[in-house]
Amino acid sequence: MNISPALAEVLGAYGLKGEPESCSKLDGGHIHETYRVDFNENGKPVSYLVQCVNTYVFKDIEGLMQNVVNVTEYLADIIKQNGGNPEREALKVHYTKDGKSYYTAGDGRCWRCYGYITGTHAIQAITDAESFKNAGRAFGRFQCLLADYPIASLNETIPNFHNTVSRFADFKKALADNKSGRAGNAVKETSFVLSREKDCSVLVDLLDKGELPLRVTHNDTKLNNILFDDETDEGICIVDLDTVMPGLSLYDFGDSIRFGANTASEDEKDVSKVSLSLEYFEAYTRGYLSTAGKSLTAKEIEYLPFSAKLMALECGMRFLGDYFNGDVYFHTDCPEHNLVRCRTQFALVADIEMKMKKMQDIVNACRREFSL
Ligand code: GN1
Ligand code: MG
Repeated sequence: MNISPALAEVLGAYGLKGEPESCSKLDGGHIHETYRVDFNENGKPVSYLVQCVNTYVFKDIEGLMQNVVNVTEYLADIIKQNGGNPEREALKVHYTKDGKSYYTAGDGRCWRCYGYITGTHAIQAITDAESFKNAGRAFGRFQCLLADYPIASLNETIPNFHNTVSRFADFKKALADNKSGRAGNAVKETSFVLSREKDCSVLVDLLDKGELPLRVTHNDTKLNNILFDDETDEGICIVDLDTVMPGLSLYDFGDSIRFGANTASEDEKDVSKVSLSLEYFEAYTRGYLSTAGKSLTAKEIEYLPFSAKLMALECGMRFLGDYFNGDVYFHTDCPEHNLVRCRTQFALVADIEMKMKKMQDIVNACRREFSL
């Protein structure tokens, strides 16, 4: 098996000796560089997930890995107490030969290593409502598992990550700086954002007024951050814990809908294919409320539909801001990639705005169904 010298150096640092049987790059994330590496350890197949951490995005790797270690250990304990299987339901951090949770390579890049949970799969797009309901159950359960996690002990790995007021300010700065010189290519998209400034402060204001509770949240609840059991299709393990931070439950709900209930992918060039699937919205809402509903306040439930719109708007703003900044944050495959991506998000926002009443009806029906 031919692996790059860089990866070989990392495997060596983790004491993973000998030739791996196979190694593949895993696509799907926009931030890190991820590999699955399979070994045969004394006749037993053992797989690892080896990841080069994007330290442009996560500037404090120590703080990041401290969170990841603490959260994964906490989850494993609770899952064990609840009679679950921590080996399959929680990520496990592996340590270098020097006992560190990450390895800084000779070229300065930082790597980490998790156990690869076999017998599971990730999904990049929803094709049936039942899977999305399972996704909702999984993220709802995850939120409940972390309900008593000591919130103050978490490092803020990306400050103001979902603070849409500061995201809006970042967007305006990117527009004004226009480092890439491409702002003129996105006049319509820019005014789409600027005309929605008021939306950006809605949840932040409710939080400031104490009308929404601060919780430990995942903050990156994309569908492909769930591992589904190959046999049962249940979402059994939540991954990508880099942004577990204090936040709003609505950020997690809204981001899941933004990604999974979109009838097109984030990269779709034909925006006429973009819409909010009410069927998928209903499925996720039902799944999520079935596991997390009892722990939510009435205000949190009330704002579920709005959160989907806000998270799509935020994500679009971030893609467009990165386009203005010269594609420094998100991995891109072509020069227009971030522009294409922001258009799908804005088309979704526009569609959600038209479907808001129907989404509210769905939430109210679920609320009655679960007596919330
Ligand atoms: C990034 O790493 P990934 O692909 O799961 C981003 C999210 C965005 C998402 C858009 C740390 O998530 O915030 O919503 O891309 N993660 C970070 O697809 O910025
Ligand atoms: Mg991810």
